Amino acid sequence: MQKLVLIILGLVVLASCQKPYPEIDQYRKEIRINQIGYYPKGIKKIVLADSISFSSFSVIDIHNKKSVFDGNFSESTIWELSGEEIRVGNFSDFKTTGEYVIYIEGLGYSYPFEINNNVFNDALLGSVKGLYYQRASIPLEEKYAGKWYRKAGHPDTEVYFHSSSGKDTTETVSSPGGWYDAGDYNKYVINGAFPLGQYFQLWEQYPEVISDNQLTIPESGNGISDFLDELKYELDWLLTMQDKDGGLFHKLTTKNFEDMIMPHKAVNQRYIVGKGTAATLNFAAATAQAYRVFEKIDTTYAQKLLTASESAWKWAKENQKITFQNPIDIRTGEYGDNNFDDEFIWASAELFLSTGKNEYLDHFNSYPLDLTFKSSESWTAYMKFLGVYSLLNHKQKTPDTLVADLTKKLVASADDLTEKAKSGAYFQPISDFTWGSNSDVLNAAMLVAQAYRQEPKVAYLEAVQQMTDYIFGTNAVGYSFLTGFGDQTPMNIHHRQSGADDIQVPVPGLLSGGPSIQQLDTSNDVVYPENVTQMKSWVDQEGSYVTNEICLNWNAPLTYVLGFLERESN
Ligand code: 9MR
Repeated sequence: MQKLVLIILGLVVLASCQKPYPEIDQYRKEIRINQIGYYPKGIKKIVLADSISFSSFSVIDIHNKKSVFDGNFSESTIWELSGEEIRVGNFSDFKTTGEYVIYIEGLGYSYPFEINNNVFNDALLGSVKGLYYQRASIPLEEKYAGKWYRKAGHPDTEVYFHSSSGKDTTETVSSPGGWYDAGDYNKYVINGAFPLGQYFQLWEQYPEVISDNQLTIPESGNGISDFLDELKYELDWLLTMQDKDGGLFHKLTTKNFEDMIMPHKAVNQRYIVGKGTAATLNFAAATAQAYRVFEKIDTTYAQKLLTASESAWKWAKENQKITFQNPIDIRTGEYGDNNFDDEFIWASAELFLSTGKNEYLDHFNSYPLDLTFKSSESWTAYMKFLGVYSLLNHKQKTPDTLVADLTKKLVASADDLTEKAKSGAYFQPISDFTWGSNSDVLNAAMLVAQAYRQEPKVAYLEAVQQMTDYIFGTNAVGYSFLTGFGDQTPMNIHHRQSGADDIQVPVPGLLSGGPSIQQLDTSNDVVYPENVTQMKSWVDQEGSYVTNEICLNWNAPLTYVLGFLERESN
């Protein structure tokens, strides 16, 4: 009895000695963390920047304020690309689901995060819903758009041909619908088809990854996946951009960028501008791939896509080198490209898979294929990867020798990226940060994800998880770059609707471009910190179209990566 009293007394004394954790009244930016969270079995690392006197951390359960894991930081290292001295904390061994913060005694708390299966599901859906907000020509109704509802903009039913299109400039054409490309209201064929190709990769690899009724869009409830409904909105517009001879007009645009005003107020005349090989081949590729997706849903529509694709291909074969440059009176996005090999590679792969015709395979094989990932090539070259991903995803149709060769090259490229990511302070696979750098990180992640599908090595999966951590907050500026997802997210994206709508928070589900050392927008009232390093060269300022715009081909690889992780990480 005496013993028991002593034990109880001892416990009481011990409990009263344990200092309670302070109230969470502030989150410390120095603790760089994925603000959304981690998978129970996933890798879980954080970076402590410029506070290297701290050597340990705890994971605290938000609900009962108890420590559930204690860890030590790695030795500090200097990271030149961000100009920081950093330490890394690893709590991968902690696998219990819940809601947590990191606590560092003397410094404070990190942003809160979750450990959960399906931890990125909301962000996945949000990243697709972001496209709905980009829809041209229809009003966004409150029941779908919430507080971001707005009037219709840009009917695009009477668009004049610009002389660069080769058509009669007194004629108009109807080309409604589609998504606005980015912060601007123009519609570009290159950057419609390329992201569509990335989205279709997700669907073909993980069918039904998003089902009907998940996005609350006008088509919800029609029995077809909301994801496909949303993609079709863009596809239908692309079809209107094909000339009768099979070639694709390059873009539908005003002469200059509009002011930062709402869509319905942006009423300058729009034109069909240019016609060229790159737009035509990207269209041929995306529609050939879309044929396989829609074949199971609507055979008539699918056939229309394939016919359009083959006629585009034919035009491109007859017009192999028609480049595009902005005419003197047009100052909107150019999306110019002088090398069409990547486009031919992508289109021939998709057409081979959809038609089974060997002429396309022969064409594909006529290119020496280098799968080295070079960041910033983006919409000029990443499409060749899409062709490879498709061939590897349809092994039953692709000759064995080709599968073996492509796998070897893909795995080598993924190994390079995985190694590179390991030596990056923020686990990022790139070392130069230019316009749209977040999409470079995500396209690299997409490549590593394909390697994982061929050879499921944990290192690949972890690399993809860590590249996603980078996007959601484990980066040199400590922001989660997806609007509305995370605690510290961009508030002033370069996005005309978000800038003009009098709603404080921007349209959600849109990915900011990310750090760029180019700083080409200083004449647009953008101020960068002095002597800023590459990885910190990002500002949450509306004028910064170089670092803080949003864009279709940046959201697309994010959606792919989140869909991949949702299917592979649990
Ligand atoms: O993403 C494009 C980037 O790689 C180019 O350097 C830049 C300048 O040509 O254009 C970017 O794309 C923009 C397009 O031209 C117009 N809509 C907004 C796009 C994202 O900023």
